[in-house]
Amino acid sequence: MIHERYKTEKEKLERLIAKKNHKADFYNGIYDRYVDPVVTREHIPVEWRFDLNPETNPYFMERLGVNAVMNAGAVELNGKICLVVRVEGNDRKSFFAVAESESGVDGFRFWDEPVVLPDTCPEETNVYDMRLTKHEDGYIYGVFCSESKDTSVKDLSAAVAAAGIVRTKDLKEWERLPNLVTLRSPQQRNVVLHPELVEGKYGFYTRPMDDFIDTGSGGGVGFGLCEDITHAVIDEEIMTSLRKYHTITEAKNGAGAVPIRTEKGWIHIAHGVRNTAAGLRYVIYAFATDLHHPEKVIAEPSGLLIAPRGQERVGDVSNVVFTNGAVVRDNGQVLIYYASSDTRMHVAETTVDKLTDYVFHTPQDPERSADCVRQRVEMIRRNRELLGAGQ
Ligand code: M1P
Repeated sequence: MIHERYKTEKEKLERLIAKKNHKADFYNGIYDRYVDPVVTREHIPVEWRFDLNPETNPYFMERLGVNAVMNAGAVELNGKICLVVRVEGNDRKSFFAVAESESGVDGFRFWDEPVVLPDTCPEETNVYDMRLTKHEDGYIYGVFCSESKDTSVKDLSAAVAAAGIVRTKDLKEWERLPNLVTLRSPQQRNVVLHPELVEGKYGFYTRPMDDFIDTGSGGGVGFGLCEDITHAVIDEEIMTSLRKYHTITEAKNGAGAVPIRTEKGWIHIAHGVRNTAAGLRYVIYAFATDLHHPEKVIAEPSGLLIAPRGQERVGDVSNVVFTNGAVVRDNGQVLIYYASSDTRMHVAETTVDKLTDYVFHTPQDPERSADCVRQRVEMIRRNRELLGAGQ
C-alpha cells in the first residue's frame, strides 16, 4: 500500500514540471533571463524524500529532506539538456543527480535515482559542483570538489578541497579516476577540464588556494597540463584570469562553465567574488582566451555579466550567483545555467554570436573611477551626437 498523501504531492510535482517558463522583462541585449528558476528543491521526486509506506510512515513525514539544489554541470546528450545538479540534503551533504529537459528552459525532470559515484575515497565527506566536459577523447568527464576534513589542525571546521575526476559516456555508468594532484597548490576548487588536448596533453583550469575558504596567495584562475588523465598530476600552473584590486574578482574567482570554442577564441564564463560589509558577493563574468594558448587571456570585458537580481539575491548563502555549466546547441543558442544564493537553478539564454560580440567589443575595465567616467562620457557624447543628428 502507498500512503494516500503521495498522490497530492506527486500531482504538485507534475504541475511544477509541466509549467512553461517565459523570458523575463529584463533587457541588456546580451542574454535573456527567465521568469522561473529551472530546477528547485520542489523538483525533487517525492520518493526521494518520503517513505511512501503508511505502516512505517503513518504521518507521511519527510524522512530524507532536500534543502537546496544548485551548481549544476550541463551537457547536451541525445538531443536533451542534462544537468548534473548538486543536491544538498537536509544533512548538508551534497550528491549529484541528473535532471533532463527537452527545451533546456523548463520541464526539467530528475532521473529515477541520484548518481552513485564509485566510493573510492574513504576520507571524502562531501562532493559538489561538477563541471561536465565533453572531451575530444570521447568521454564526458566530471570534475568536482571532493572535500575532506583537515585532520592536521585542531580547528573543527578545517577542510581540504581537492578536484575529484570521474568519466562516463552516458551519465549512468561512472568511472572514478584518482583526484587531480597539483604539486604547487595545497587545495583546489572550481577545476574545469579543457575539452581539447593541448600539445597532446589534458588541460585543466585550476584555482590554486592555500586555504579552504580564502584563496590566500592564489592569484586567480590557473591552467596546467597533465600527460595522463588516469593519474592526473599538474606541476606548473600558469595564471590566466587574475584576481585584481577593486574589481569583481578582488577576493577570489574561479572557472565556471567549460570554455566555448568560437572563431575568435575560447569564451569562458566564470565567477568573481568581492568582500562587502554584508559578506562575500558572487557574480558571473566572462573573458576569452587564445584558441591555441587557452591559458592566454585575449579579451576581458569590464565587470560582471550576471549579478544576483531580485529574488535571486536571497537564499542559503545570499547575494551569490554561480555557474558551472553552459550548453551550446547546434543552432548557436547558448544556455548558461547558474544557481542563485546556493538555493536554486536558473538559466540565461544567449547565442554564440552575442557572447562573442559581448566579450570582444565590451570595453575593458580601466580600473580607476576617473578613467571609467571618461570611458562612459565618451560613449554618451557619441550617442548625443547621433541623437542630435537624428532630430
Ligand atoms: O557559497 C558560494 C560558493 O562558494 C564556493 O565558491 P568559491 O570556491 O569560489 O568560494 C563554492 O563552494 C560554491 O559551491 C558556492 O556556491
